[in-house]
Amino acid sequence: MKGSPGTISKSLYFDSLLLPDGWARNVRLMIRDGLIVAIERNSEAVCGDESHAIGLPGMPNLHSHAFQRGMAGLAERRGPDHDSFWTWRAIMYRFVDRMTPDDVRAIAALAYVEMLEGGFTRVGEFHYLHHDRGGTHFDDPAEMSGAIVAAVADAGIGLTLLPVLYSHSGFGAEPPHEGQARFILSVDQFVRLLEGADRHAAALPDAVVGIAPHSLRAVAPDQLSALTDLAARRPIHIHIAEQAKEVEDCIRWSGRRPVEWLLEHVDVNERWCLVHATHMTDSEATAFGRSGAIAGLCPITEANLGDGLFPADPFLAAGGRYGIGSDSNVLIDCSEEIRLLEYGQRLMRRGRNMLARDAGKSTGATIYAAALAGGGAALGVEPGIAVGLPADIVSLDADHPAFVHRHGDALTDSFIFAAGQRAIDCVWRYGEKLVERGRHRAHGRVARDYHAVLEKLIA
Ligand code: NGQ
Ligand code: ZN
Repeated sequence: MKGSPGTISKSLYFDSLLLPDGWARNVRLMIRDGLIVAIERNSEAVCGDESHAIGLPGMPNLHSHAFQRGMAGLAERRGPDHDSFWTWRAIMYRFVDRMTPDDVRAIAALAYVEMLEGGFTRVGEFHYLHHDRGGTHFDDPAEMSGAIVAAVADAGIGLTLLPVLYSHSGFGAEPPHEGQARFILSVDQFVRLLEGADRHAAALPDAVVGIAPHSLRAVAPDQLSALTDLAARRPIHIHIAEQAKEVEDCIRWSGRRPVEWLLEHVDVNERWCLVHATHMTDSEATAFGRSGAIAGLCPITEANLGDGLFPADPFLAAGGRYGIGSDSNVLIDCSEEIRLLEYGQRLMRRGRNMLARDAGKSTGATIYAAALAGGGAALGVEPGIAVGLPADIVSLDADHPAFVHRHGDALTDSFIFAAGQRAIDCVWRYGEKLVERGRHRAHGRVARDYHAVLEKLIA
């Protein structure tokens, strides 16, 4: 696919294209070696241009555990006692128990194909399944990271790999459970994992490798400070305050709530992404919002697991930034993450247009722009459609009835609230058209491979 240096390898033309300053009409994009090299506005299509009606920048998915895609729908049957996040987690641990690196590769490849079909062009893979069955270490400590990288290379999505340190089962450095044996590392072992992750990720054109202390439950304070030192300029992601029990345990351990503890003990800044942050007081939400860190919101998973609703109002009032993630991958759909994020706030506060903060602003366009900026920042890349950036673009089917007589931000609103994923036509990632008519070109092969692995795992 690569053109010789200096030649334009591809040119796309859009009647309407969402650029960093808003929707623009009649735009030509020139692409070379995966990157956008020129943008012409108010232009006419030229012979050789591939023409489309509506285009948006691809969305970063800032939080995924790809292997969990394989158990999607298998934890929806009522158990003997009160079903909760914790009973779901026990099912998840049993599911992960038998997976080989090749199983992980096949399941992740399908998840990434589905992400591209759903409008996501980069994934933040929060990766903690490091060891072989029973916790036996592989010769290559980053063997499983290699499986993730292979799945990414197959699907063609962008990768920010977030190798995870998971050491304990609870606050106060409680020893890990048996079900966690495949995750457990010391800080020294984590250093070697990180080197291996860097080595594997170097095979991809624009991968980023960050650092992820799993949670305040799984990482002790001295380990957390070792990791923040190690991170240098890398993105740092952590799960925080997802469950009420987690907040209670944290208070019992430290006298502080999780977000409060983190902000007091660590320099939480623009390089940080706090995933979930569901349970915050107004003052925690305000302090977090002011810190410049990103809130990693995963509305579908947070609803599925019964986590609770993010306190968006005080957070946004303090200037808080956020992005969206598909987390457990129980359903992979960018438009639905955005829709559910807004709908959760409407249901909680009994109003409409909650996340568009100013009068006259479009809800869909506001969330799309915020999640694009926040997701990019969390994943260590500049997002959007601009010269010098990868051509990561989603086109919509202009024949969908939801788009009749829609222009500008009404296109975004109609995509998010009235059409959804079915309106996605093509997706380009690093300049290559991977999805057409909503289907990834490798979908059939990747799905067959997935099918074989699931038959083996679930049998
Ligand atoms: C995870 N999931 O890392 O996959 C967790 C469960 C844990 C969510 N937090 C494992 N949604 O928390 O220990
Ligand atoms: Zn997670």
